[in-house]
Amino acid sequence: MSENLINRAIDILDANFQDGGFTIPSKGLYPFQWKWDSGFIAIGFAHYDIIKAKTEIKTLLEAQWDNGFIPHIVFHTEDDSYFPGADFHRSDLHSKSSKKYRSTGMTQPPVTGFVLQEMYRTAENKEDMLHFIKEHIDKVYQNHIYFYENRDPHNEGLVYIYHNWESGTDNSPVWDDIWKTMSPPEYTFERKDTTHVDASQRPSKREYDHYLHIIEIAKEHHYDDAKIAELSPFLVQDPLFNAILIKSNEALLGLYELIGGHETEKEQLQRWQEKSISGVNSKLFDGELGAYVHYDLRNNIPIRHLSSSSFSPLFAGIPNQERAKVVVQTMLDRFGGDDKYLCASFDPTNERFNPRKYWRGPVWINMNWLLYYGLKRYGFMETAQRIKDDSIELIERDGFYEYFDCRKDTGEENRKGYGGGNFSWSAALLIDLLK
Ligand code: 9YW
Repeated sequence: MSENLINRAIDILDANFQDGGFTIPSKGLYPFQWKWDSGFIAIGFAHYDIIKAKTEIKTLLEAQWDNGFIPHIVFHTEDDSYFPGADFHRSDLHSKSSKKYRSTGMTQPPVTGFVLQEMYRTAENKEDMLHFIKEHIDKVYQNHIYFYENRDPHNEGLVYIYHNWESGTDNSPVWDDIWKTMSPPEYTFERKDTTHVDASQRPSKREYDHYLHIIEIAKEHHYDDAKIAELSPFLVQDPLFNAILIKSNEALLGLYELIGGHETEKEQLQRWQEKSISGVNSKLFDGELGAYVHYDLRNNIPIRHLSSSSFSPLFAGIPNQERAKVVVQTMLDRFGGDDKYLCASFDPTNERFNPRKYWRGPVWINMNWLLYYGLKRYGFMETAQRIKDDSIELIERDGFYEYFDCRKDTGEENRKGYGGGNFSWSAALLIDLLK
C-alpha cells in the first residue's frame, strides 16, 4: 500500500515540476513558485531525485532581492490565471527587488534553512550535497539578516509579518479581529481561485478586499520596511513564522559547523537564537490557554486563539520539556478527540471553526509534518505516531488534496479533501513520512 501511495506522490511531484526549474503547488489553482511550498517540495524530491531538489532551491534563491528578502511568490512565467498576479504586486517598486524575476513584495515562513539540513540528512551523496549547501547557505543567512534587521522594530528577537499571506495560514480566524479594525474600499477585481475551487472552501470577497488593501498601502511606500512597520494595519508576531525562523537558525548553525569556519555567522546565529527563543516563550506563550498565540503588534494585544500554529514551537525546540508537555496536552484536549484527525488548523471548540474552509479548520499536511517532528523531538512518540498515521489515512481516504476535513464522520457520503488536487506539498511530505 505505501509503495503505491509513494508512487502516486512521485507522479504528482514530477507532473508539477516545470521547465523553468520550479514546482507549482497545484495545477490551475497555483501556477507559480511559492516560497514555503518550494522548501517542502524539495524535501520530498530529495528522497528520489536530488537534482530536482537542488534545482527547486536554487531557482527560489535566484529570486532573492539585494537586501536578502525572499518573496512569497516568484512569477517565473506570464500567466493570468491567478489573481493577484505580478502586475498587481509590482515588485519593481522596491529598488532592491530582483531584476531577473517579478515577484510579490511580501514573504512567507523562512523554511529554507531547515530544508537544506533535511536535504543533507536525506542525500545519499553527502559530499555532493555539502558542496551544494556551501554554494547556497550564505543566501539563506542573508535572508535571516533581512528579518532581524527589518522586521524586529523593538529588538525583541521576534519578527513581524505585515500581511496574512506572509503567515502561510491565509484566512485563519486568528485575523478576524484585525479585519474589524480596518475598513478597506470595495475593490473591483476578478477572482480566479473560485474558478478552480468551490467558493465555499475559499476566503470571501470582503476578506480579499482587506488582503488587497494592505498591499496597496505597502505599494504606496514602495515596499519600504520602515514605512510598513509604521503604517501597515496588519502587523503581527506569529508563533509559526518565528518558530520556523528559529528552526532554520538552528539548522544554519549546524550546517556552518559542518562546513567549518564561519565564526562570525555562528556567533550571530547563536545570539539570535537565545533572544528569539526567550522572546517567543515570554511574549507568545499563553499560560491560561496552555499554548502559544499570535501577538497583534499594531494594536498591542495578544490574539488569544488556538490554531495549529500554537503548537509549532515544538518543531523548533522552543519550550522546555515541562512546557512542551502542557502544549501537547492542550493539543490533545482541544483538537484530539477520538472523532477527529489531528491536527485541525483552528480550534474545533471555537465558534469560528469551519471544518471545510481553508485555514479555518481543515487539516493541512505541512502543519502535521512540522508537528510530527516537533512531537518526536520531545519524545511524545505515541502522539507523533498518531499524527503521522492520521496524515497518511487522510491522503488514502481522500487523495492528495490541499486540505482535509478533520472530522472522522462528516455525515456526508462523498466527502473528500478540499481545495486544490494533486497538491505538491501533500505529495512531497507524504514521501518523507513514509520513507
Ligand atoms: C493563495 C500555495 C499557497 C500556500 C499558502 C496557502 C495558499 C495561496 O496556497 O495560499 O492564493 O491564497 O494558504 O500557505 O503557500 O500552496
